[in-house]
Amino acid sequence: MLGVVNDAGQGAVVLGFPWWLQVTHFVNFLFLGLLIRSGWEVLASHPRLYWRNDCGPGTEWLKFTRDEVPSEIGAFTARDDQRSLHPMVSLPGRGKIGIGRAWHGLVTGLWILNGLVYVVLLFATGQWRRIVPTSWDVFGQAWESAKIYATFAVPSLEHFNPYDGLQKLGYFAVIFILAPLMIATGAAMSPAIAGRFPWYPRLFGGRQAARSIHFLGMAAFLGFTLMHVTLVLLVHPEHNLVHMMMGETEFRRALVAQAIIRVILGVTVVVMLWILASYWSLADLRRSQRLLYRLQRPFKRLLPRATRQRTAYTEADISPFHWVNTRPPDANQSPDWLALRERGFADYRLEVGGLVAAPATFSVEELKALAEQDQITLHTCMQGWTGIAKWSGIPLRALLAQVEPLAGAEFVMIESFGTAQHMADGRPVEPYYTVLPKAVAMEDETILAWGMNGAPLPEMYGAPLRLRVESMHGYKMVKWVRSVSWIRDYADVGDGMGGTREDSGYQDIDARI
Ligand SMILES: Nc1nc2c(c(=O)[nH]1)N[C@H]1C(S)=C(S)[C@@H](COP(=O)(O)O)O[C@H]1N2
Ligand SMILES: [Mo]
Repeated sequence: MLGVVNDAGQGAVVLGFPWWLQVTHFVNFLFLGLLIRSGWEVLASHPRLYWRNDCGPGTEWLKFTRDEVPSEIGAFTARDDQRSLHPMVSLPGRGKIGIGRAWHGLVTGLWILNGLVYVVLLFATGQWRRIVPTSWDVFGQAWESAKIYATFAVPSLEHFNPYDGLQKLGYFAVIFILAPLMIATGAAMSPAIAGRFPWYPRLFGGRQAARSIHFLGMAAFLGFTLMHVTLVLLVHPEHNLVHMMMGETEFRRALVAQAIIRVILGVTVVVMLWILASYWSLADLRRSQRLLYRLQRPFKRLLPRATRQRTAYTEADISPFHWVNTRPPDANQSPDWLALRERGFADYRLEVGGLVAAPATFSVEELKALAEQDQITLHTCMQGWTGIAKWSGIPLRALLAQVEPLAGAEFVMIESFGTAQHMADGRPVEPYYTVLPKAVAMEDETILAWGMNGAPLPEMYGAPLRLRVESMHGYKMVKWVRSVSWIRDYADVGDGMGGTREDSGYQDIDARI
């Protein structure tokens, strides 16, 4: 164990900079860059920030686009709003949000692990004394330092070395306030978490407020890093570098050059890894998708199952504006749907089949006679927007109870008359579909909806029938539903990834974060 820290800050020199401190710092620097760059990828797909859950036109407090959103529903879709960034800027770049989200999810887990190792070692070794203020005097000391910096002067070495009050407060705030806040607001954006614990995003003022705070936290991380690096390099740099990079407790001039080389090498390696991550990801999108999402399975296993939104929202919460993703099918995409629409969907029959003893079809009236459930829920699109609406429909499990599945039926596939507005990989549009694992299909708040906000489901939102899966992102919620089928495995259908967004947009079939 290390000695007592005295008031002159000598103790910090005695504490030194052990190798684990250097390693966790380096890894943190690498991960923060990956998180920020993949976060920009996500932000670019809906470049607007709000405080309110409904994301109405003109309610942004900040936007990174000149486009104005008309209030006419469907005139400008969430797809129309997507922006693409250069691979040098975002991870991976080129509007590949599926891979951006894959990186963000995976690195979040690794970054938290690295942070835990750091904090545990901090307290196990006595290093915590350096950054955890133990007396209120720290505020007075910080004020003294601030006054010195304000005159663009440099505090004397013994005053500064190694951590003055201002630095102590800064580090403490970043490690014990900002980092946990980022984790907490990040979690508030997951539909699985916000769906299971609807009170949780409210702690931050709602789901969009959590997203805005998450963005401001990113800006604070950037600002802090900039200040941190500036201070290291401007205020007694030779001492700082030798202590930090060489793990030396005593300052020796002979080590300065070596320390500088280490810094340059370290920063170069990290920046190269950031950019390499982009080009590696883009080189084979399917491989990146499979690998990055497989690696985060252990973290996803910790997520809550099922949702409890029905009891959490009221009519008063319903959004006056609700974004739309993709417009109804046209004559090229589905003459069938247009013909049905012609007669007000009077001839519509939902097909239920696949691996079942006897396939069946149902009119919407027949479905209504089977079971009806209302739910007011928060829709979360992985692009970033949300909206609250009341949905009326039949629980999917009540429908599935009408047919007898054959042995080996493990997944439920829902197919659409419609397509995606465009395919993220540029191929010609295909009929939209999604696959749900049995457990998700059977959740309380998984329904096939024919009503929205007390009226028949509008065409723009999926008439005559659309899927609602409240524990998952919007891309699972097929609009203009044609059929429901039991299947053996999602590997057997489409490109084998579990849905249209998974096949061509490189998203994960497990759409809970
Ligand atoms: N047929 C079809 N259904 C679809 C899509 C689509 O492109 N085609 N987009 C999905 C996505 S990504 C989202 S976020 C929701 C949006 O639902 P909304 O337009 O009713 O708000 O629809 C989902 N269902
Ligand atoms: Mo979406």
